[in-house]
Amino acid sequence: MISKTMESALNKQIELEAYASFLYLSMASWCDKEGLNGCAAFMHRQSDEERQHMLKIYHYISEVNGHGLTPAIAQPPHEFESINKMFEQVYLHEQKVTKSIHSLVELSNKEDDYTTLNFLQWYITEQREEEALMRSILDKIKLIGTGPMSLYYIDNEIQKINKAEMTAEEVEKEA
Ligand code: OFO
Repeated sequence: MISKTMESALNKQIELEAYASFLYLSMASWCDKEGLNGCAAFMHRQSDEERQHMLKIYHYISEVNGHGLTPAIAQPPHEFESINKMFEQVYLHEQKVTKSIHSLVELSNKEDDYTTLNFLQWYITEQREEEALMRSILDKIKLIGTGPMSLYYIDNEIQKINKAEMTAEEVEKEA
């Protein structure tokens, strides 16, 4: 059984993960429109991942006898200034999610809720990995620069990263 305070904090996290899923879906659609197919595939996969993060919390809340609430999701932006700016926005959003996970950890400690503390460990690792991934993408974009073929090279690189992420997910599933 979790406290009402913890239940409501976890429901807030559901909202954040749901928004991330919608934001990344909107980014995938924008990338498609711009002809950046590698980036679109990457963002679609990220969007699906965020939905999984959200569902994981629903299941957890049920398991500990609480009630997971389906949130109203704010409309995400549809247009992005550039691919660089778009990934900067992803990185910022991931940092926001990390902060929120850390606040949940703080609350679990305060409430001596070791079950939730244990549940949150997976998210701590996930956020570290996501932030590192987004930083590496931003570094790559910077390295490629803004030359005439830059969008083509960026898209190819993101395509490669996406394939590597898909392989890693498969390996994780089989483990
Ligand atoms: Fe679920 O927010 Fe990052 O990965």
